[in-house]
Amino acid sequence: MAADPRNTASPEHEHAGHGLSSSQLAALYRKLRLIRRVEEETARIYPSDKIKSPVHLAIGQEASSAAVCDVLKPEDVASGTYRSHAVYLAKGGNVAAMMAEMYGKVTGCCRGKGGSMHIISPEANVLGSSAVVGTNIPIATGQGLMLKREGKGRVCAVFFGDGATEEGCFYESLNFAMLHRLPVLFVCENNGYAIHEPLSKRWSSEDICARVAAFGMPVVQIPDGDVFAMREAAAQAVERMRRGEGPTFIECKLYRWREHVGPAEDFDQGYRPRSEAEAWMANDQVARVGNMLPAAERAGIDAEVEAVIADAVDFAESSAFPPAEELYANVYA
Ligand SMILES: Cc1ncc(C[n+]2csc(CCOP(=O)(O)OP(=O)(O)O)c2C)c(N)n1
Repeated sequence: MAADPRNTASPEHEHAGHGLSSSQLAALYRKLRLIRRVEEETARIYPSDKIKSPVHLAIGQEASSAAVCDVLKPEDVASGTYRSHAVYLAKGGNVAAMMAEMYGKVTGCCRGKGGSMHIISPEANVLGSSAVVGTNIPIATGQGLMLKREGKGRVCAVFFGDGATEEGCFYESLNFAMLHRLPVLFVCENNGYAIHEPLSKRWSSEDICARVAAFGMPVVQIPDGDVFAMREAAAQAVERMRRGEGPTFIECKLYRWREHVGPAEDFDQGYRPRSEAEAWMANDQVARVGNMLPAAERAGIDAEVEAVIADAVDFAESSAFPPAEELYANVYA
């Protein structure tokens, strides 16, 4: 079961900025808002069948990727799963190329062949994403080894769900990263469910951090979705990694507002009650950070985000599908 969120979104209780400058706060909000609105637009367009790939939306879960990518430099690397629009966007991936990819168009970031689950941005150092649960974790760990050998202080953040911590390669990666003090930030986005199965029915102990701590790795749990707590934990971990002190594991408890795959809500399916979601919706970090900005500044960011999305949708709609002769190009078994 997901944890009870403890924050409220009421701005009067906020310590202004949580140590962030006003421009840092605005940048964080822009990331959160962009992710939320791109995914809401994706959900809106999806029933038209213009989007040709299945979509796993992170609506409600934006805080972890926004917070962690906020403390990464452009040259640092991020790696995600099939639910990675948020990671791609937070790391600076091109919005139009992502939208075109979902439309299956040749201008997409995988020339229309990957779809939502396989977005990548070499330009923004988004390592790529995979539909096979857990597979991005050893790949990101290998990237960490490369970054350590490179010796330039770059780091890699890898995002995955609580379900991915059930894969053997997760534990092998933790051990290897800790043994070799690799600059890998392991970010578990624990939304309490693997498809429809709650954590409580999958593990005798729900304490993921305790399992990871057995590898001697520093662990941090963010129990309530607090974007500022995540940002601070990530900032400290990244500093340690740049000093060569090795990996950190952060467990971010979050909540997926929409169905596992697809654009709709699924509270009628019986595996989780709407009341559970409502507590998290009242704890919405996008609204929380937005409420901390002056109204005019917030409106300006919102308008800018809408313009970026409108351009991305136009780009996707007006782009061509890949030519048929490309069907077997760049396809590997
Ligand atoms: C190796 C593998 N096993 C099973 C699946 C089927 N599957 C797809 S998503 C998923 C649940 C993963 O849950 P979690 O890692 O918590 O991520 P979330 O979807 O909650 O973001 C499963 C079991 C798969 N894609 N790959």
